[in-house]
Amino acid sequence: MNSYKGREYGFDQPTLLESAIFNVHVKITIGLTIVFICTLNVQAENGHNLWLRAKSSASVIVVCSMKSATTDIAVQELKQCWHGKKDATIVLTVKHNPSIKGDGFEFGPDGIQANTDLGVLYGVYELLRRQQSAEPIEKEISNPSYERRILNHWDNLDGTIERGYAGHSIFWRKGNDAWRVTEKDKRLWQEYARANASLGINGAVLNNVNASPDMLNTETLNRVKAIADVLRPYGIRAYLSVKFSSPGLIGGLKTSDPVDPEVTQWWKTKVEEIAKLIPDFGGFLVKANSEGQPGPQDFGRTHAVGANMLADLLKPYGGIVMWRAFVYKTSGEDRAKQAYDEFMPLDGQFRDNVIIQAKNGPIDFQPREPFSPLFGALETTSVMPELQITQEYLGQSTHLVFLAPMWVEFLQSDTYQKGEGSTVARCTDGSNFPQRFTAIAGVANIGLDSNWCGHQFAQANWYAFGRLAWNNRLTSDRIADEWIRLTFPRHQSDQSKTRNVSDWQERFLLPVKHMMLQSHEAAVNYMMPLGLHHIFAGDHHYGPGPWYAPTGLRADWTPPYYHQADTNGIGFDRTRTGSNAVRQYREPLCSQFNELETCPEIYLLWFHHLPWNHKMKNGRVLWDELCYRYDAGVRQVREFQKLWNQIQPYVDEQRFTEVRSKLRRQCRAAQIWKDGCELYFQQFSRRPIPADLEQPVYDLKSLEELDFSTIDEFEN
Ligand code: GCW
Repeated sequence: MNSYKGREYGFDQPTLLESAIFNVHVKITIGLTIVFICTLNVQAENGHNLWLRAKSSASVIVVCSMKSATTDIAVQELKQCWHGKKDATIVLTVKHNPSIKGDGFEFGPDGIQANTDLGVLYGVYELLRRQQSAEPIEKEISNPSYERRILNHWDNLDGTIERGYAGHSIFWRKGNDAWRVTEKDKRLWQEYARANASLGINGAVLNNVNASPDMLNTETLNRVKAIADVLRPYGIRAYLSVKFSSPGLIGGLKTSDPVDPEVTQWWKTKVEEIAKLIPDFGGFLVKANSEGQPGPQDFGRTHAVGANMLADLLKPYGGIVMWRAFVYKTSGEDRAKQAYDEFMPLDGQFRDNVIIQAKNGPIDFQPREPFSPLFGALETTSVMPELQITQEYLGQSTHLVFLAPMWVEFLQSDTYQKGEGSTVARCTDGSNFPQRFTAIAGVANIGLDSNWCGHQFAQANWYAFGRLAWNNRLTSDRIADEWIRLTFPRHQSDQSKTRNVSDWQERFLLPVKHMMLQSHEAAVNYMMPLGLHHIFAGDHHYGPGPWYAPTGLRADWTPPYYHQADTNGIGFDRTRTGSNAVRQYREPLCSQFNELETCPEIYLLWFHHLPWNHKMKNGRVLWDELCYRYDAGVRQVREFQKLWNQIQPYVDEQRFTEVRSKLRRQCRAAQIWKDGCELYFQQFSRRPIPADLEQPVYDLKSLEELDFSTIDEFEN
């Protein structure tokens, strides 16, 4: 019997054995299909694709005037993601135009022109973004605000990440295959590079600022080379954090004194080795004489001497030194003043390829800080902002907090460096005074988690950093709008497929955007309203701990140092009669912060120690206002929960469920913050929590007994 023929025509009955084999076969096929579909689903919905989800809906003809690895990517992106007119022709031209700066580009409906192939690639991403987010495409030039737009990874060589909340490092791991570069590694690095390039990010510091000297060992450098090779076509340069005492620690030298000829020679050889492996190496990032890290002061030299030594060696290769200004000691002096006091006397002493990298605020990435007075103060030294994308102090990867509003507030703060309108943005992007290099850095929130950032909405912070680094005048609204449209595209996430555009905008886009735009203020409210800062428990910086002050711990690592609460009042007196930190700001800001009548209430307790019955602008007394703010914060998160439930029909199941469960945890944490802070401060204010507000549900003692590194257990 020819069973094949028979089965083909359906005449013969199969034998029992054939039947059994057939059944198994069918089951395996169905099984595999399900697995395949599930995998597809997981891949489609776990967030791994970030804001880069578009698949071409039409064909496009691309004409390109130049061929390079970078333009190849540009052409491929256009073909894969084209959402414009079918069979349109797009011309990509690399040709000098003096109105185009650096990697900027001119783009329009017919094509893109740039000075460099990288500019063309950026133009392609802009064009595609506009197509996908339904924005107008007219002839326009787009120039970057900063020349160097850099992610700082606080990744350790053993794969852990300091203040990382999204799994282990994508670059480093420990174990037997720590140094083996696998295809999987390269694929991931390429995806990472593509995501960055789509925003215009053009640099990555690959390791923690608390740097291991082993970073400069040859086997580590070989891996850096492998990473740099993958990043290069996407225009991303590799940079490294270095430990200042490396010559002593791994070079076998007796000292790491920057003026010692042997030390200089050691660094010179290292820089040469690196430049040979990575010809476009970006340079070094250095945390020196800060939180126990070694630095030039250990040898009686200044920051300038240390930075210049490295800068001179990097100069022939076009490298720069990003020298951090995050310095403070237990000197008895207000911590908020120390970076300014240490760096201002050195203004003008740094080489032109050194940039002072200062955190946005004078203390340390708090939920809200006034801008660091170093911005708008340094005049003959280049200065660059450091923002923290990873949410060390903002709920880590549990809380939904969109950081663009905080960064925009910072970038748009007026320093009055050259009169009114001298925003931080203008003082750092070369508009106010010329800088040989301009740059901005963001501490990355990226790890091996399938969604890269731990929280689906934390991706928006990576996105926002990149967009602001390219254009420091963008609004938070615009950034959120773009991100939502790209990350939750209507056609992909609207399960019913029947809803029209305006329905989608009204019931999905606008509420989600509203939630994002409110989220930072909400977190400030339930954690540290009215200028309070650094009142976290322990070192993990997640839960509340205004009471946290273990005996023997240095005072400036304990919250009472910052909130100064006592029966007389609360807040840090930084006025002229207090620590006089206000002096570091230019007039009229200095007086504005100093005087109670003019000090913005968002910074009130940052600059003033006030009695509990101080009258606020709205007529409430300070204590009541504090309670109202805490209460408002909790209520805001509850609103986010409701809002998220209502958008369920518009989002895929996996991302919907993940965000819902994180919002639940955020609600519980907000409640803990509110109760803990209200009850603790109430011991000093000796006033009732206003009767129309929700009363605490936890008691102080039980909260005080937790160190909140176990907050997960507490919440569950
Ligand atoms: O905010 C603090 C962090 C440290 C970090 C330090 C810094 C890398 O708690 O983990 O160390 O700032 O920025 O150097």
